[in-house]
This record gives sequence, C-alpha cells and structure tokens, in this order.
Amino acid sequence: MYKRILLTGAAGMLGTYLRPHLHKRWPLRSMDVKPVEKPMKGEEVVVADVADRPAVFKAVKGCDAVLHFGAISIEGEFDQILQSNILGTYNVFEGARRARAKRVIFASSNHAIGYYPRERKIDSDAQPRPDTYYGVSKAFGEALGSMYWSKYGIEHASLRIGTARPEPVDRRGLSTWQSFPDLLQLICRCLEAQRLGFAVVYGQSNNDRAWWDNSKVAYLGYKPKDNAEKFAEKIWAGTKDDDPNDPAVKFMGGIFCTKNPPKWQG
Ligand code: 15L
Repeated sequence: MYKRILLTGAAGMLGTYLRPHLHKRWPLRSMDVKPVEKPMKGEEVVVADVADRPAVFKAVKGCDAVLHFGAISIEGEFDQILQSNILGTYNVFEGARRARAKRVIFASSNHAIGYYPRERKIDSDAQPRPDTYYGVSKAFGEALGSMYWSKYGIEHASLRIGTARPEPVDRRGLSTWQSFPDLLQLICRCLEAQRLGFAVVYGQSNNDRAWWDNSKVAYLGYKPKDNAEKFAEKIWAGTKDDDPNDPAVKFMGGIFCTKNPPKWQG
C-alpha cells in the first residue's frame, strides 16, 4: 500500500519501539537528529534535524506517508520549541505536500488539551487548551494538519497521545496510559483505514478510568487491548495521597499544568 514511510524521531523511545514493527509492514526511512541504532535490512536512515528545512524536504522525497514523531517531547524554552516543534512540524507537512505524500500521522499530545479539568469527558472535537509551550506546539501541528487536509487533501491524524510507556508510573497514568502495542495498532489503523480524512484521536489504552472519548473516530477501527487497571493496586500503594487543589491533580495535563513542568535540557 505504501512505497516507503518516513518516521521522524526514529531514535526516540517511541520510534525505537515502532521501527521494527513498522518495517515488517512497509519499507521504512528512519530519521532522527541522533544516530539511529542498528538499521535493519532495507531500512534507510537519515541523520538530520527536523528544523533543517532542506534536509527534511530531501528526507520526505519518495515517501508516500509520514509519521512525524520528531520533536522536543516535554516543555522547553520557547525558542527551542519554536525550532524543533513549530518550524520542524511545518517543514514536515510542507515536505509531505511537495513529495505528494498521501497521509501524515502527527504525534500530538494530551498536553494540547492539558487544561481541561479531569471531571470532564472530552472527545475529538475538544478545542485545544494547551498547558505548556510544548502543548501549544502540538495544537499548532493539529491546526497545520487541518489546513493541509482542507487545502491540499493530505489525509492526517493528530494523535493526542496520553502516557505511552511500558507501564503507567502514577495515578494519573491509570487514566492516560497507552501501551506500546496499542500505540502501534493505532498508527497502523491510521495508515491502513480506507478513509482517514482529518482525525483527532486520543492515544490511550482501553483504560477503565479514561477521560477521553474516541467514539467520533470509531470508523478507524482502533480497538485498544490493554487496560491500565491491571497496575492500579501497585500504583495506588506506591504513590501518596494527591492534593485536589494542586493544578497537577486538577487538570488532565498533570505536572505540565504547574509553573514548574519538567523541562528539556537540550
Ligand atoms: C507527553 O506528551 C510527553 O512527551 C511524555 O513525556 C509524557 O509526559 C506524557 O505526555 C504524559 O502526559 O504522560
């Protein structure tokens, strides 16, 4: 179905998990600013920064789908976020248009909607309420994807990924967790679905305590198999009582909603 797929952020935690699984299905071109470890047979590797426009345009050439995961993945100084996440995302979408790619799957984040209170249930139509410059950059990517779909017909999914890790690490993660196999399934559904159009999808497992509703994008056929609840006892015992007035507890984005979110050090 695809000649070749470009994966940006290929040397990151998620990219490293995804590479072998994706490459089994489609020829892969893996790009990262860091060297990509142990390239597989037939996998093409590009070492380049997403902020480097000519390099990105070159990397997308010959690819008919793009998985854009290359970015600063937490809060940073505005100028750092501007380069990697805002200009970088523009470069990827514009490169995809020039290369006539059919689909772009964008790793957005729950931090695009981080300031929704946890008692709300929100769906794909929820407007951005970013909790950081990082979250703002993800809202920007979603808006850009919407524009490239409406104007140029490039199909696009923005994955508002929750907490994609091997296991949830705190109480919030019981709601936000997405297992790696579920993330892979979601990406494959977005690439394989007959119709993608413009989809905003929450990257979450089938968690009992979920805050996010994917019913408006049920046509993608994403059926997560994992559930964070299996970790609930361990997490509950291992973490202390949460203060309900703390913004890190009140809002969906957790610690990113405080004045001191974890910061990228470069
Ligand atoms: C994200 O978007 C971050 O990239 C990741 O480091 C986690 O903090 C995650 O969200 C989360 O909200 O748990």
